Amino acid sequence: MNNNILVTGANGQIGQILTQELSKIEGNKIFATDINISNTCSYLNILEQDSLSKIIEKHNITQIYHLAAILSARGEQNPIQTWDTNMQGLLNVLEAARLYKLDKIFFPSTIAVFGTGINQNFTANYSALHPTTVYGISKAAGENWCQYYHDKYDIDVRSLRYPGVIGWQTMPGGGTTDYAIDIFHQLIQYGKYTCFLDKDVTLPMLYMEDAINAAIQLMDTPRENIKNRASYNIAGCSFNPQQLFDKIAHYINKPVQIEYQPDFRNNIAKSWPYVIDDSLARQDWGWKANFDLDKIVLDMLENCTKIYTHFDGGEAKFAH
Ligand code: AKB
Repeated sequence: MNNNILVTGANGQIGQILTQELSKIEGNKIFATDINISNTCSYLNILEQDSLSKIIEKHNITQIYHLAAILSARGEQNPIQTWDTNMQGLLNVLEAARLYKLDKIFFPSTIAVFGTGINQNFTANYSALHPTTVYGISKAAGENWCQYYHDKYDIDVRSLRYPGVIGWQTMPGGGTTDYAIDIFHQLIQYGKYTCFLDKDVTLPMLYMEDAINAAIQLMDTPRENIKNRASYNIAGCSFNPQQLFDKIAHYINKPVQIEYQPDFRNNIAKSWPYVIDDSLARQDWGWKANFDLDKIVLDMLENCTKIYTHFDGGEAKFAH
């Protein structure tokens, strides 16, 4: 079956890798878009419904992976713009799905939908959602809109809640979990890292490969198996900055140091789950992460080191 797939936010941390992986799958034709263009990515401002419609018509789009969004930390710098982008962007996509009778929509949600009143030690899928950031508020509302479009218009929209996503291929942009990528680049280059979270703030994390597989696996699951039309928790492993640092120090071949200067992101992180219960995703569509902390650290060290040695100590040439 031919899938003509539109990816929004295709120049972002996950978008770039997801676009590459989707284009490797036989039968897929990908149209990658972002507000920041590149050689492989065309311009689309997701707030412009007409532009979205033109792309859908011109490329006979059948599915949308809607990744365009402003993340937690950056979102706090400009709450209203974040609400507009995240919310109106999703509504434009859902409306397009309704008007053009698209086959499927993918909507990434986040652990930021959780806030006070949860069991942080093992946060269940259907826990109360009391987000503390505008990003979390917009994603929690987005989950409800996905459920609404599914129930009311029979739109096959599928969603999962990403924890912090760690990868060497791309840099994150404006998240609270970004430290878990920055730390590798700083320690490899300079042997030192100043962390913006406290040493003991535990968060759920996921390796990029698992994050991409999760999206593709969820979208490939037979429709009748998707019992949850709001969003699925997915888990990789959980650790705090000190545990990550200790693991890197164990595997890296030079002395390294860390210091802690927590900023506003520390409070955001403290309101999120420590560990996520992903049993619903396991049960409904067979979700399972492959990377634990050791595997993540070893793979990150190997690949990030290549970035710096390859370019002769110069600026790393990976995408932002
Ligand atoms: C962020 O830190 O904002 C994101 C997320 C957990 O959704 N990585």
